[in-house]
Amino acid sequence: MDTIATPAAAPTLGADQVAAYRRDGYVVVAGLVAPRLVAAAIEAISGLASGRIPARATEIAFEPGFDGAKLRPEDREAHIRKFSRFIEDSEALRAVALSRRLHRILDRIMGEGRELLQDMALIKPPRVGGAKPWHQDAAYFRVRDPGLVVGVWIALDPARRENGCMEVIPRSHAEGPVPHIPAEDVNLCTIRPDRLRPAERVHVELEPGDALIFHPLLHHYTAPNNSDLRRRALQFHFNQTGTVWTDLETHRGLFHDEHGAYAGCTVPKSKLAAGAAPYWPDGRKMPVVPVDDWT
Ligand SMILES: O=C(O)CCC(=O)C(=O)O
Repeated sequence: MDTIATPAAAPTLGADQVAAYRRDGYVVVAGLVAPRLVAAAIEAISGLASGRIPARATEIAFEPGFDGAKLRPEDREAHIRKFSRFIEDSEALRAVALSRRLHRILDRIMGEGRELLQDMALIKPPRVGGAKPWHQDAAYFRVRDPGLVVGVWIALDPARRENGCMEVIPRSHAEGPVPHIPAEDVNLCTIRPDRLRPAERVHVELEPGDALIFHPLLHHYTAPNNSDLRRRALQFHFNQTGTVWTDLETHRGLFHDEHGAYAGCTVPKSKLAAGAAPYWPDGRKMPVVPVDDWT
């Protein structure tokens, strides 16, 4: 008798996994993005880096010490720290952010109705990519209720200990907002060491197309990439429709030290005294309309 090949089932989130997300602050979904779309996303990133795809809306940040204007187009990707706001520039990257299977999963965690808050590609190039210090993403978002935001980190290359996979502290989200130490480069803002339990870290090693879905109060970190292995990833944040964006004062109500001083990551250290403009003023507020999956 002939056997009929059935297509690989789209991953969904069972009640146990929803409960795991609430308990641990994260859940892994294997095979969220199909290999063809992973390949197209990698192609898009390389195209945006070299200029083959025009970076009209995309912002590109190089690793500290490198100047993109001085690098040959073909050498740029190996020195890029991150891309952001790219979804207008690439159909493939937009297809990942808005994929129906991703949003069916997020419906289970967040309920229906959400906006794209942030789209990023985190490149961590071999031998060059630096660490992202321990932090809570909500320290970067001036929202009144961080619980209305969810992060999604999708591996495009195998993510391993040696190339800087995500490291998380299970259940740390349950501690609520903790004080961060502001830095001049807001990307280096970090949780105050006395509020961190690094011995409890879990390395989240992923295959291309796998996703880590995580709470915005989860303590997480990525190590420098001291290997020869690439470690490209996409990261999206979504907020529930109706999420209220606030000001520095309200954010200070969440992220502050024992003396009441602001201890979030929305302002570079030297500008704190002046109550300066936020790093991320007010989410993208782009309503999510899911698109068909690439299989
Ligand atoms: O992918 C990385 O290296 C770090 C991602 C991250 O934690 C962030 O950008 O908030």
